[in-house]
Parts: sequence; C-alpha cells; structure tokens
Amino acid sequence: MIKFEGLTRESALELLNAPTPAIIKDYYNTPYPVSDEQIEYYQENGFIKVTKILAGDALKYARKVIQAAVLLRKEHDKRVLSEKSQYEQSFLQCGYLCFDFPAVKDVVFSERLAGIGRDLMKVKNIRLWHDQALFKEPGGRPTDVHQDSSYWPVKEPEFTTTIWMAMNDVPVEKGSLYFYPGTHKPGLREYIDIFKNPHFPDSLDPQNNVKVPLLAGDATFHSGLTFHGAGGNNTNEMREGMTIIYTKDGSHFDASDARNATHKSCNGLTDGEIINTEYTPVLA
Ligand SMILES: O=C(O)CCC(=O)C(=O)O
Repeated sequence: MIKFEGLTRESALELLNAPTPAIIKDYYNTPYPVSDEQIEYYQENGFIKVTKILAGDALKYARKVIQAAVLLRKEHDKRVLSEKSQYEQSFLQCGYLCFDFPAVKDVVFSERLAGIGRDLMKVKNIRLWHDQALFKEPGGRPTDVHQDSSYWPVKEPEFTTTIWMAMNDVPVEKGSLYFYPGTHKPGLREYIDIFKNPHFPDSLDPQNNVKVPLLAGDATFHSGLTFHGAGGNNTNEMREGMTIIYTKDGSHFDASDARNATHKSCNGLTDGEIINTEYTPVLA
C-alpha cells in the first residue's frame, strides 16, 4: 500500500475537494513564454526539456494534490511491487484524475501548461486528450521504449504532445525519461505491446537516445510520435510524474483500429469525426 508523508485518506479528500487558492490558480494560468529556439528544438527533435514550469507554492500545492489523487486511486491495492504485472511494475498509472478530483482539474486545465504545448506544436488551439499520473515505485522496472500515438485513436498523431512534469526531483537513477531525437519525423512506425509483451523497436539504435533528468517543477514535452522510454527507479523514493496529453483542436477520431478506441476521450465519437467531447475541452 502506498503512503505519502502527511497525507491520510481524510486529508486527501479534503484537499481534493477544496477550492484551489486564487493565487495558485492565477499561477497555473499565467503564460509561460516559449522562445523561437525552443519551438525549433521541439520541431526538430520531437521533444524538449522546459525548466521551472511550476515553482514555489504552486509546485508544492500541485504536488500534494496529485499525491492525494494517487493515494485515493490506489488505496485498495495492497499488493507489493513483486506481486504486480510487469507493466504495473513500470509505473502506477492513474488516468482521468481531473474528472474525479476538482483540485486536479485546476492543474490539468492549466492554461500555462497547455499554452506551452500549443506553442511548441505551432497550432492555434489545443484540447485535452487525457491526463495521467505516472508514479514509479522504488525498485520499479524500466518503462519500455514506445511511440505513444500507437495507443491513441487520433488521425493526426503529429499534432499530439505530452507534458511529463516532475513533481519531485527525477534524476536518471529514479527513472527519468529518455528520448530518441528526430524519431517523430518518419511517422508512426511500430506498435510496441508495453502492456503484455514488449520488444525493443526494430528501427532504433538502442544507444541513440538523450536522457533527461529533471528537477521538481521541470517538465518535458514529447510528440506522440517520438520513441521514448524511462529507466528503472533505483532509489528508495517514489518517482512522481504527472502527465497531460494534448491534441490539436480540429483533430479527427480514428476508429479504424479497435484496439485503440476504448479511451474515455472517444466518448460517442464515430470514425473521422472531429474530436470534441466533454472529456476533451479546448485548454489553450
Ligand atoms: O513515466 C514513464 O515511465 C513513461 C512515460 C511515458 O511513456 C509517457 O508519458 O508517454
């Protein structure tokens, strides 16, 4: 059973249902300027590290809120790491937290965070695709290398991006992410079954990656087409990662692959329809 310092079930519930203090909410919605060099780097490499996206009290508050949501989602899971599936040993995955917990919604709907994704992708507006906390337990195994968009029924994978935010420090030994630069350019290449039967992608040179350790409050953005993975957690602390996945406003739903069409974000959509559901609002 997982635990976070100073959090009980009761205090977690209270925090998650309390209104976010105005000063923190303002911070979540204050634009973070992105330079032309950063946009070019992202476009060229398919990923980028962006520092101090959250800081000070806003970082502390957001971290507690995400911990509280993970605590409640996992409170009935009493298994130790070795009893979990191989996939679950890579991370504790908690998706769609923003629709269950009002305080998480304020983080996930942050214009500051979404605005960076919009600018890096060079699009007019972006929508939420989904959110997920990805905590890696002490001793957690590496995350197998994959391309995210192979799991998402979106017809324009080049216009999907993920912010992966470090809520605590994530050095390499705690399971930071690594990326294969430029691998977004040839498009969708390979489905890797990271859930049950992973293999290393045939088209990649295993060594040709860039490791991106982060400090708390830093983040990476990566395209849904960029191959990436993460190391194991060889520390005694939880790796606390929070992700938000965005799509360009105007993207279309792709129901051609039934494997991918089970997302909550697909609610009621038919093949080729513009993605616009209650779960996928425009954020910036
Ligand atoms: O958190 C991890 O270990 C992997 C994250 C990942 O694959 C992603 O956010 O796309």
